[in-house]
Amino acid sequence: MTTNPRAGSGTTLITVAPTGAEADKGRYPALPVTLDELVATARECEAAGASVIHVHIRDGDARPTLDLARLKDTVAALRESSTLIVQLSTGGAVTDSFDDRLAVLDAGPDGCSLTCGTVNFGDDVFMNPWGFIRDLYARTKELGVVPEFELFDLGHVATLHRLLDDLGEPHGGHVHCDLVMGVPGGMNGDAATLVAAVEALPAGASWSATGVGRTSLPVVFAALSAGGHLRVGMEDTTSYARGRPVVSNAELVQRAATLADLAQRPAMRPGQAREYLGVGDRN
Ligand code: KMH
Ligand code: ZN
Repeated sequence: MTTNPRAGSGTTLITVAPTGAEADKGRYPALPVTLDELVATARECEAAGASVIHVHIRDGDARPTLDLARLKDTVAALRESSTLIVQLSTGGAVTDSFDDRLAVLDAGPDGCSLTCGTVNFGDDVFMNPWGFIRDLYARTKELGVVPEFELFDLGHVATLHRLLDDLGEPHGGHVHCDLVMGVPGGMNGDAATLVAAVEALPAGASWSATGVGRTSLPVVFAALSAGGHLRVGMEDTTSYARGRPVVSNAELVQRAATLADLAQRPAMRPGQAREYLGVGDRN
């Protein structure tokens, strides 16, 4: 495998993705959907070892929304209550418009997700055509938002190369990717696929990996053994073990931090993560 000095650093960046756009609050009561629930989750997850929070928000009926005022309030509240890096989702829900997804950046987050291609998403399609990817990336550079490149499939890695060739390095100067594995329609969540994707990444890029559903643990172990970082949370996994629902996002972060400790790459703290990812200090 390609040697990657940043990914081989001595600590593990843990991102929590606590909510997502798909899980149903009625079915999963532990899902944080209100601002108070999200703030409490951020605090608990920071204490458990997270340094980045990947945020989707919900409306008063717990449905996914990209309402800009609500997003701004969320960024402010998370900054007040934690030192986590606040990464807003620009993926939203499969039903969100490109304009609304672009406007997410106006909420002023530290970072954002930026998916590098269209992918089948269960019975739906998560649309990310080239023109949108390019516009979104250009806007992150204008506004000084650090993107995390979300890669659901190997073809997305090719598009990431094209994007960097076309528009240059991201704000902050460092390329960080997240391999989102095990989505029905995307790449498999297993060690062989992870290694293939990591080998194709741009030189010098760091990466984390996320295993959706039952691929969560295999992907955690594969990522740790390959020198990568971790994303966990109820956006991706609602079962802690077979037949045992997740009780809180913090328990997923705690488990990731314990495994990172065992791998002798303990959890990176938020200040260190800011430097690592090229996210500036807060004003
Ligand atoms: N909810 C998915 C359709 C992202 O946050 O950038 C897209 C998603 C990716 O969750
Ligand atoms: Zn997301």
